[in-house]
Formats: sequence, structure tokens, C-alpha cells
Amino acid sequence: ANEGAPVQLQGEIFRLPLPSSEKPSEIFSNIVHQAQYNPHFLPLKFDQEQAFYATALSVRDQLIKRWNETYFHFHKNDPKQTYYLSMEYLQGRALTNAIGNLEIQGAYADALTKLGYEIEDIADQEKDAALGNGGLGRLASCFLDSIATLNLPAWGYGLRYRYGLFRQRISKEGQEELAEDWLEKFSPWEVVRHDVVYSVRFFGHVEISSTGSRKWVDGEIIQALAYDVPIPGYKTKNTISLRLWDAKARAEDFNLFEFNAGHYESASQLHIKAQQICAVLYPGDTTENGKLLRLKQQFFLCSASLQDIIARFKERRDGKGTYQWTEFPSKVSVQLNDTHPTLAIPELMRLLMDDEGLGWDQAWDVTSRTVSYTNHTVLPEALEKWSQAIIWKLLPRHMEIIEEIDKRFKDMIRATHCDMETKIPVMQILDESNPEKPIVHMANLCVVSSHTVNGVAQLHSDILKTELFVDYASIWPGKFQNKTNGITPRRWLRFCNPELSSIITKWLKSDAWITNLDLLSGLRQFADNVELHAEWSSAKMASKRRLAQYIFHKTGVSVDQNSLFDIQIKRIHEYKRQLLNILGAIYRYKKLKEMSTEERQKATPRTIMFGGKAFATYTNAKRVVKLVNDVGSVVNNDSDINDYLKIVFVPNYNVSVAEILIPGSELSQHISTAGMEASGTSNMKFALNGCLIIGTLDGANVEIREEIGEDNFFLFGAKADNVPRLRKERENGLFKPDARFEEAKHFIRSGAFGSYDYGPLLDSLEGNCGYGRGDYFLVGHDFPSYMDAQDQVDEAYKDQKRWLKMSILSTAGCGKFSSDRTIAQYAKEIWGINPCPVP
Ligand code: NBG
Repeated sequence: ANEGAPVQLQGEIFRLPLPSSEKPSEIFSNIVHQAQYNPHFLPLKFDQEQAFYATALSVRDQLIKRWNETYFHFHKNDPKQTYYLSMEYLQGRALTNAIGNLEIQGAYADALTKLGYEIEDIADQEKDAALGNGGLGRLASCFLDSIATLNLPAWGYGLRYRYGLFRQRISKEGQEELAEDWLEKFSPWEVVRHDVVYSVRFFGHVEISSTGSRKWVDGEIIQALAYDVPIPGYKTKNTISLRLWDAKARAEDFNLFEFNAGHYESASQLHIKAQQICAVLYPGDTTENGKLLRLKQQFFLCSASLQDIIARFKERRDGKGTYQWTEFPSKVSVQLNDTHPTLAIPELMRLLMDDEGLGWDQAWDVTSRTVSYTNHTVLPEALEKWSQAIIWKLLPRHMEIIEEIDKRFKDMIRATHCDMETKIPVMQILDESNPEKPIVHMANLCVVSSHTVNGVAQLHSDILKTELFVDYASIWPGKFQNKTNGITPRRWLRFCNPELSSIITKWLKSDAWITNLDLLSGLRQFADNVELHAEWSSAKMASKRRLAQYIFHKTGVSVDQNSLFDIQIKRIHEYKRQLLNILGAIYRYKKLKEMSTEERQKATPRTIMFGGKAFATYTNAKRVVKLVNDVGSVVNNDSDINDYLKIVFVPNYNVSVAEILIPGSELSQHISTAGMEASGTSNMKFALNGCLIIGTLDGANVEIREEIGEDNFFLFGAKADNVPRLRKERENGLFKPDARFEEAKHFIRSGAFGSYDYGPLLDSLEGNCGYGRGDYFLVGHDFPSYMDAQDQVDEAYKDQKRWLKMSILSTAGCGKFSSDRTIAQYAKEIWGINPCPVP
């Protein structure tokens, strides 16, 4: 058991002896060892930050050991393995999660105490790894945790962005974006793999040999270098990889002659270009250059990952005689996280045909049995469409392959589904309807080429089948599935809310719920128990206190800990309707002002918190951020009102901020226009932590409400089915706005919140309905029912017994929303992989 890494010498496996500093019993000396021998430290200093790095490095040693074991075990057993391709991962912090999953928190806390530190303070030193924008990236990270915990043979692939999601600063002007240097010192969690390097080509042209075979040649070659981030499972040895690619140029592309002649830039052109590839997450793509860079990033991920996957397939099969390409799909599955890695499809085709010599039919058979695709949005602007011209330029061979896929797809329709011929214009991959600018529909390419397509909540999957992909569903009904999203109960309850976790464990008499979340339903029988109520409410109070301190520290606003803590945290987007929330808050403020003191004293005091980032060029979203902050400054400084209402914008929302906000929440808002939020995942995190939801029938809200019970959910708003009709009515001038809605808007226009011109923002709620104008997102339509639901919230909160019961039932009903359930379904119903636990 005390043996170290397996190594292969002349075909035999040997085990290296374990250095004593890696023995778990010697954590203290291991931390001290790291502090002394690591090149990142100087003597005379061992402050909190250094203690963090030394601690993290010592934990990393343990992770690497498990990672090696897992790799070896998978290699030996050669199970079918899934590769999750994602342009985004929102890992957040890793220390608490790693020692929690390894169940060594106690040992580390003791060791740090001996060194004079509290483990919480040390954990607080870590920078978030924010290599993603929002839900899609965080979902990928939750999935990795579940994959490792379920002992599944699967890996993640992504990009190692130098600067992840920007840091948000709030000033008088509103949101400012700053580069977030998460690698400023270094990341203690990654291991660079200098021997895992692949060449990725860009530009160039296609060469046709005398036999007619095609080959992509010339252009630029950039190297992809692997960094592994070990991902430990909970209570298991299995530790998988998040393999992130970094880009670098080859030494031979450094022109020494030019350099010595003083032409420094032209001498190292490719080095500069390589640096750009992984410089930032989502480079602005309003310019042609920006678009090209984004496409380069996508291809870089796909090409490096597939070369690596194929190399591993060969490595594992070689020991067992020669491999057959036909068995590739029974050994490998590739999951595309949205359309961003779509180029994996033509790249796999190219590698199989041009490098491995397969014919089209065989390559297509292998590819389409290997790849599956998850759709995460129906918003038209988020459905990727690339100009054919740009793909011809950057990836000429891939464009040929895409053309051929499109052609064969259309031939197939004409030959076998002639009734569908009229649908070809909407189903085809290449769209030439605008001859000036022919485009490629990436989602269509994914649907045509994947064996399975899934949505991320039942309602969303239904919309895919009946609207967005309706024609494909009629020819391939079996291709479409639903996989309702989930969240990891480790990070989102066990570790971020230890108080509530111990109460749950105590009442359920076991902590088995951490890996079997359905067991939470056992809390239902205690929903009226006064003792549980007392414990539940004191845990909530403790988290509220911590959150209040955090808010004071970050914003200087002091909030009443006895007020109702109401939170909306997510990317700022018109369809998510932060504007509805703030308009409601403005109306509440106005009414409070109009009340007599006695009336006011009967009101339920509220603290309304917002958090989230707006995309840098999304003007209306940025106006909303500014409005929330402006309203906050007025309300929070109004001494008549600020005992009853506070409005706080929590700056720089990210994973670790969410870990403080969610446990302290009592009400959370998931109020998107019905049919527009594919799933949502923070709704699951809030409900799991006993927070009640006010929301629309959208995304996963529908299923959450079903699971926790209608009585425990504050529902309002139009249903998805009615949205198109309501938009039509609006267009035909049939919409009559509620007086409360008009009053809230007028109040802003009157200048109550400063001199900034909110006219353009408010105007988006007026006029003729169309995308981005005429209240496309139905704020006006839903406003009255939203305000009524808010009144119900206020009433319910006055009856704390009832509120606590609803809160307990929320947690009790969240079993379904574990990402363990989601991943087990992917494994069984899409990937066809089985657990492979390290003994
Ligand atoms: C987002 C959806 C969310 C969903 C996450 C994860 C994209 C493209 N989509 O509703 O908007 O919860 O994906 O599935 O980021």
C-alpha cells in the first residue's frame, strides 16, 4: 500500500518506493518540506500566501500519486473511455475541495495549526481558476467531480488560458473589466507534461497526390503542450485528468538570422502568434481578427485532444496485438460540450482518412459512432455560425470535409426521405442563402454527425425536439435525449455549508447522502420537527452572518441580518431579466416611501443582492449593472427606508463568491423568460441549501418545482407555450401594461436614481416587439404576476415556521439534481462506459 508510482522498464512494471515526505502521517513535515525546497519560496518569509502554496503543493503530491495509479489502472484494464471536450471549465478554488474529497481536512487543519495558521484563512488565499463564463463551464467542472467520484474512465480536455474570465470592478461608471491573472505566481495544481506535445496546423493548402489522396500541407505549425490538473473523486482513489493545452512555437521557427539582424518581431512571429492562442478566454469577436482567433482556439483544442486520444488508443491496443479502427468507437467516446468543439468532427475525419488511410465510409462510420453533442442554448445569437470564407482560409481541408458531409446528408434526404426535401434549406450544414456571406451552421453539423444529441433539462430537450431540431427529430427520433443538469453535492453543500451538512448527517444518521443525494428525501419526515427547525434556522443564521460580513468587507454596506436575504446571481443578460428584479425593487422602494411609519413597520425587511458579469460589449447588460448600483446608492442611504430595504451589488461574482452567497440565501430569483434558459444550475445549488425559489416555468425550474412540491415554490409568469402568442399580441398593440410597471419605469425616468440617461435601457421595453426591442423578453407582461408572487414571499416569511418547513422540503427534494445522477445517465445512455475503480 505504501508503494509509489508504477513505471515500465523493458516491458515490466516496477513500483518506485514512496518518499517518506509523501506519507499522509507526515503532512506537517511535507508542508515544511515544500516551503523549503520549492523554487517559489525565499527564506525569512512564511506568510499566509506561502503557507497556501506549500499546503497546496503537499496536497498535489497526494493527487499525483492517485493520478498515476488511476492512469496505470485504466491502461491495464483498457476500458472504453470518454473524453469531454469543453472550451470552458469554471474550477474555482481547489484546496478545500481536494482535502475534502480525500478526507484529510482534519490532518491538514492540525498541521496548519502547528504552523500557526487557520485552514480557512489559508484556503482563502487561493485564486479562482475561472476558465469559463458561467453555467456551461461550471457544469463541466461539476461533471469532472462526479466522473472521478463514480470511478468512471473519462477525462476532460480544455485550454489553459493565460487570462481567464475578467475581474469586474464597479465604479461610478458601472462595470469595468480587468485582466484576471490567475497564474500570476503559479498554479500549484497543474503538472506540465513536457513529453505530451502535438503539432497543430493552421492555414496552408490541400495537396492532391497522383492517386487522388488529399493532404493538408504548409501553413503555420503551433505546438500544443499538455498541462494536467488532477481531479480527485470523493472517497475513492480514482483521480482523473483535466488536460489543458497551452500553445508554443517550435525552436526552429525562431529565426536567429533575422533576430541578429535586429528584426526582432519578424524573427519571432510564430512565437507571438502562439502566445495569442491561449491568451484569453473568449476574445472579443466583433472584428475579423477576433473571429479568426476564436476559431483558432476551437481548432487548437480539437486537434490536440484528438491526436492525444488516438495516441492513447494505439498505446493501449498495441499491447494486445494490432488495433482495428472499427473498434475505436467501442473504446473511445467524445462528448462535445456545446458547439464550440464542433471542429472535432472534421478533424477526426481528416486524421482517419489522411493520416490513417481510411476511406470516407469507414471514417464516417467511426466518427459518427464516436461523437455525441450536448446543446446548451436555443438563443439564436448563441448558436454558432461561421463564415465559410474564414474556415476555407484557416482550415481548408476541414472545409472540404464539411462540404462533403453536407452533400452526403442532402443526398441521403433526397434518396430516403423525399418528403423532407423542402426542409433541406433549414437542415443543411452549409447555408448559401446570402451569397455574399455563405456560412456553416455548427449545430447542424453536430446533429448530422453525432450519434446522440441531448438537451440539459426536460423542457429544453422538448424544445429541441419540437422546435430547434424538429426536422432532424422526425428522421432520427432515437438520436435525441434529455440529460437534466446537476451539481456536485460535495462542493455545493458538504464543503460550502458544513453547518447545514452536519445537521443533515445527524438527522439522517449517516453521511451517505453525499454520494447518494436521493437520501435527502429522508428529511421530509422531520419537516415539522421543532428541534430540526431550531438547528436549521441557526445554521442559516450563521451563514447569513458570514455573508453579511463579506458584503460589508467588499462594499461597505451593512445589511440587517434579520432581513430576508434575496439573491440573484448569474451572468447579466436580458433574457435572465435582472431588469425585472430591479424594477420590482424600485417599485418596493417607492411604496415603502409612500407608507406611514406604522405601515412600514409591518413590511418584511429585505436585502436584495445581485451578482454577475456583463459581457464587455453588451451595452444593455452593462446599463443594468449601473442601474442596480445607482438604485443601491439611493436606497441604502435613505434613512427612512434602509431599515426595510437594502440593495447590494456584490462585485466580481465567481465560484468562490457563490460559495459564500448560496449558503446565506433565503430566497433566490430564477426569473428568465419562459423557454429561454436551457436549464440553469444555480437554481439547484440554492434549493439544495434550503433556499426558496421565486421563478418562472423555465429550464430546470420546472423539474425542481416538481421535486420539491408546488407549495414550496413561488411561481409566476408566462409559460413557454404562450410566449410566441404574447409577442404577437404585443406587436399588434394589444398589450396593456400594469400600472405598477409604468410607475416603476417613470420613477427611473424622473431622475430618482441620478442623472445617468436610462432612456435607452427603458426604451428596450417599449415599441414594436422584435429581438432586443419592444420588450422581447416580456418584462412588462410578467411584471404584475412577479409582484404578486413577491407579496406571497413577504407573507410567507412572516410565518417562520412555515418558511422553515418549506426550506427543509427544498433541500429534501433536491436528490435528483446531483451531477452524480446526471453523469451516471450520460455514462449508461450515451457514452456506454462502466466504472473502473482503482483497487
Ligand atoms: C448555458 C445555459 C444554462 C445552462 C448551462 C449549462 C450556454 C451556452 N448555456 O441555462 O444558458 O444551465 O448552459 O447547461 O452557456
